Amino acid sequence: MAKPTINVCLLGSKFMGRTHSNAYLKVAKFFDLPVNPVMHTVAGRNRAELDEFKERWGWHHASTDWKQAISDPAIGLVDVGTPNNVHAEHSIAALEAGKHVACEKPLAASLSDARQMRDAARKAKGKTFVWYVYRRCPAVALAHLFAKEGKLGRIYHVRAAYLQDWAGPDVPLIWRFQKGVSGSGSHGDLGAHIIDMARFITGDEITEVIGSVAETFIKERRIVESGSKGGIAGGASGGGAMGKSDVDDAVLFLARFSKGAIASFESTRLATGNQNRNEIEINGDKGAIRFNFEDMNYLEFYDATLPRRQQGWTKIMATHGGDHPYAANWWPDAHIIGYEHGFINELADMLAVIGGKAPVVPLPDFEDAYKTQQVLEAATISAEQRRPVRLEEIK
Ligand code: SOE
Repeated sequence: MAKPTINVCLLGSKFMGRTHSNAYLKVAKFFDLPVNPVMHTVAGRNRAELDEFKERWGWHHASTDWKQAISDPAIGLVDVGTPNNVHAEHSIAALEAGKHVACEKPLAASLSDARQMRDAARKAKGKTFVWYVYRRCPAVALAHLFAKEGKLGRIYHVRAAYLQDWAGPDVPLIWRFQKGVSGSGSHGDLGAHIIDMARFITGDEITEVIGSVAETFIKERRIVESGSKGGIAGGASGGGAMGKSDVDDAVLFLARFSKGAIASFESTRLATGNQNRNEIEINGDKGAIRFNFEDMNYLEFYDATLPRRQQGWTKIMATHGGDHPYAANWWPDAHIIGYEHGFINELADMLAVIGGKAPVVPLPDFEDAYKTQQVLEAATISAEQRRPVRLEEIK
């Protein structure tokens, strides 16, 4: 009997358009799903680029009219892979058209947009998802399970940093440096990931941002003459005129969790020598975990319940099919996976939920992702007003 399918409309054909298209192509090859995706339509702005993208990735249709594309009765899932300032417009229109919606992170460029998305999701019949892809690294999912099983015990510390170094003065004023499009700089782009990851692994919520500092080291950049071809800044080139970068290049903040843990978060695009170092360490009274995306197949675990003479960091290769999340869908032990597999794992979970099944580990919907957006906002206010900000202030 033919398996149920769902027609997908993807909005956006740049970096996340590529990671998501790859996931649609591969997911049914590696996962047994209750419903298979059909790459129905990709919508964007530039017809020539869109036609090339459609052919390269195997989308059936291409449209420069996103509103018409998402309202097609044949579409079941709308995937929002566009810049942050249009996440709300695109997602809310799709929810109102009765579709399921998968939106890239962060939920939105602003708290008010995010709130509108959360409220629209509360009223909608479609399910919502947010592509916080690092939850789908098997090692991060394993850390979540370890914490849930009590292997860390009472958590004292969360120490999270997302360090990149691509944004030097030669990078032109792409959308990621324009507050009107991105909403913030490294904070919403990278800080959102580590806030989500810390909440996901600990299962706890942040109640206060104790202090925060934001810095724009490079205050002016060359205005873009030709746009990026789908990468962080891939291929964008600037002309002679300079424009103001009105977002942070780096944000650091201290926070407190509801169960008492204290935390530090650092996001930056100028940590020279760290290309995509998304890392977290969590210390509890029974144990600790350490993860670094640049070594993404490993989870380091410290078991403090062992006799002291035996204690030490264990480097777990999270690729064993029998025990490690998602690993059974990929390759034999230590035949490692990469960045793109997180998107395929996450899409498999989204399709499982659409098909009435459970995800391997919890998926963030708009309600959950709004909590991360509130923390982003609290840290922004704390930096601007140089004061502690309690999350209860952020409605
Ligand atoms: C750029 O900083 C970026 O592409 C982020 O936007 C992604 O969310 C992250 O996964 C990799 O780096």
